Amino acid sequence: MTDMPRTSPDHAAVLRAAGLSEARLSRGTLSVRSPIDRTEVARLTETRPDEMPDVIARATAAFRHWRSVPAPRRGELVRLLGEELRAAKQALGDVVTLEAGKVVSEGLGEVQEMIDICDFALGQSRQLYGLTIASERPGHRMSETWHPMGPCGVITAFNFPVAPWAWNAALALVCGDPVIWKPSERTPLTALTVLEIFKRAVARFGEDAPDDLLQVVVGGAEVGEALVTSRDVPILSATGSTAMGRAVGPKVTERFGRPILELGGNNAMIVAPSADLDMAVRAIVFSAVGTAGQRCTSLRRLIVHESIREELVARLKQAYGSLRIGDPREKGMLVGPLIGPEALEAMRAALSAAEGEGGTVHGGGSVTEGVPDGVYVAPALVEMPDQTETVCTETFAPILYVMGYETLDQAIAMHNDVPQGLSSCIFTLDLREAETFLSATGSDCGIANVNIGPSGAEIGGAFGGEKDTGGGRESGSDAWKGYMRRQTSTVNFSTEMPLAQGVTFDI
Ligand code: UN1
Repeated sequence: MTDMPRTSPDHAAVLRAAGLSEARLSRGTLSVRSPIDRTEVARLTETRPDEMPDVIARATAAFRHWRSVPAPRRGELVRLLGEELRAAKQALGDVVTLEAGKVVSEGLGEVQEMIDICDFALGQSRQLYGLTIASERPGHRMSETWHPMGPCGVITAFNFPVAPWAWNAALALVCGDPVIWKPSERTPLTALTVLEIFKRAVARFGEDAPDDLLQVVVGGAEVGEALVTSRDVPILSATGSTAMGRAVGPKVTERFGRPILELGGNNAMIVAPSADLDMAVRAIVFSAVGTAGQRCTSLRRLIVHESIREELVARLKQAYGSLRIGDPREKGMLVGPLIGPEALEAMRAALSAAEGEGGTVHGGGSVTEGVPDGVYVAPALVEMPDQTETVCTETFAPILYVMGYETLDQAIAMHNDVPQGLSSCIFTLDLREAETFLSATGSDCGIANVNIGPSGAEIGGAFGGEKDTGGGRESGSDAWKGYMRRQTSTVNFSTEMPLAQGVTFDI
């Protein structure tokens, strides 16, 4: 038994309101700090790697039962989860703010994203449609059916500690798959809060929910590794850095598991001469500095037509100058803390590298006045002579690189000339430009927008991207297919045995 963590009464109250018991929070060795003031808010017991086989076996046992519960009934559990999330919205949003440092509205927005995907998944539970396929043989019928797949491992990142879990879990559950969740070591408390909320939904659902439909494992890479390498975890969804995905993806595919990877982004906006600059400025500032630049969809590159570059940069500098940076719990705050000192190190290293490559840095300094003891930083705007190596690298901090262009072809080439391919956008009132950007010769990203920024996607679309972003798709559209196995069936209701392709084999 270790001492109680030395947290503030405010933090303790948030955790109490979330239903997390003090005993649970003080028993272990994993130190959880709030980025708001760097105080330790919990010491959690970690899952030991040698416990993982049992965790996976429990999920497998749950699967054996859950796969036979009719999908619309499985949807009912997700409906109840949505109801419980609505009731707990404030309490869970507060834990997101406490643990990830998001401003209040963004913490609540993340919970809303969970609620939205529960609604979506409920409808989906009645629409797990297969196909009927015309057979080439007389008296034959072909069809395609989608079946539950097995336990789904979900590894999530600190910056969106709960919504990406929900994108995966809500779909996995209606598709008949139990979930094993490994949250980031930095944000396990949000996961434990969600587990409590989930248990309330299960209690209301009744007896046909097996135990262990959702398990949360707390710990580091070794715990994740057990999920990544187990043949009994057929689906492994992971959100995080490209480096993480490069390590995880091949291990999953080596055992012929199915990885769903949502990795780094290096998202850009092209600002064309016809752009509505008032709208562009608002979109740029939200997507570049919101969540302190720590979204995978954050705007990191601005590719602006030379004719409006000077004006746009001046307006951005002005907007950056009036940003409210500080305690994310305060009303009207726009930029909260970075997750920790290592994020500031990475930001400083990127800014000095960009300067070395000919960039001019505006902002980017530490903010120490009027803020708690966390890592608070002024977002940086960096004018670059061209798209250098540093610009091509994702730094998880509020840095926006600005580059000029002359022709749309040049802008699109520059846009696509980075390793990542998550989100993108163009601001233009010119239909030809907008449609070109969305066409096969335009943006190469999984998400491409016109006259809105790259971040803040709705759950109804498929979320994810190409190239170093990993290729996975989660959330809306037909992402549910990633959580089921497809079976093609041919039924012969004739009295003959014809072979396909006209092959004869008379015995
Ligand atoms: C992430 O940063 O990992 O589109 C997810 C957005 C949010 C999700 C971001 N809906 O910005």
